[in-house]
Amino acid sequence: MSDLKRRTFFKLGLFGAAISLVKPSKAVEIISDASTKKFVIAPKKIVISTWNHGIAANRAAWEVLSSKGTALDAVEKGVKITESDMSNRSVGGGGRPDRSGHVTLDACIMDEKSRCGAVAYLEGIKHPISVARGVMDRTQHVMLVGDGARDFALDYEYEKIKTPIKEVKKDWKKWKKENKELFKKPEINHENHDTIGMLALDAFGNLSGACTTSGWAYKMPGRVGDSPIIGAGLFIDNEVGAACATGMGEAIIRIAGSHTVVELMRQGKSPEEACKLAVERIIAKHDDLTNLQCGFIALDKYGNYGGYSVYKGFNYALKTENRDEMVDAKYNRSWE
Ligand code: SD4
Repeated sequence: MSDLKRRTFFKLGLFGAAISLVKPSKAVEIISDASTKKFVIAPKKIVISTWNHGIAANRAAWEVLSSKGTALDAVEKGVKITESDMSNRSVGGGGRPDRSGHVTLDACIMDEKSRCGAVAYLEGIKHPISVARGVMDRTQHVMLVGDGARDFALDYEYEKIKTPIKEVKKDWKKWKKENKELFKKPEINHENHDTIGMLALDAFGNLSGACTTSGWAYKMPGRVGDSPIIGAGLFIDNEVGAACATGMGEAIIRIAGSHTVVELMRQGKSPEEACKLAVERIIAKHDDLTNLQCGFIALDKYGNYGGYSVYKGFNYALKTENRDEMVDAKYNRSWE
């Protein structure tokens, strides 16, 4: 796609017949690549990300995309906005701690070449997503966890942060007092689910994604969810599409959620259908769906997007050239 600058634009109506191999999307443009003389879909820059905090994050990502930056840089910059927001209780340094009072952060990032990096159970570092990118760019590994991740971050001088922040510590103490029984049990606490997962398609036709969270509030010490796990919380295949997840990580990991969504798109499903089928697979694997909210968003390589969740209430932020808004995801449990 490096010859995009020399491309000629045509309207789909005129050249539809010439592109029987491509999947139609709303208002696609077909371009004639000057070097190969082949017709290809003109990339439509787009960013989607989970929940309301996605609006601000998308705008930061868009700045990168609209100045001819890469999707990889865009998703990192985008989710850093959410990580920096100290009023956010489920992402970054303002996040809630585990039961023992430690804020442990999980993040991962993946690009169009299937390069990926992840950190889990990382404490006291402001931008876990940048450390995840550091693991990808600076090491031969994909994932570093706990003290190893922290030592790596400190060696490379990623910015530190003191956690939990004061308000969060106060809330945790109160929670501990009120939940003496739960505190001892290996049960999931259902108080928050607001991870940011972001997917972007850049002007070069490349996809990347990022996912970052403090995980479930008051989780068991040592618990890691889906968000930093490539294939569960996030997956990119540049030939097909991208997906990321939010909600109960245990259920998402059980079906390798984001990878499943991408594979369903490979089989020809639309992004929304693929998310729906993954959600249905989760539902089929669980007898008890109480509090089991999970949602996926997906973006294909043509810029088509969609989302779907178990229960009502999941939404995602959409940013394109003309749109900057929240979209309510469709959901399965319409009768509950
Ligand atoms: C986790 N999936 O740690 C995360 C939590 C989450 O939206 O997504 N909340 O299981």
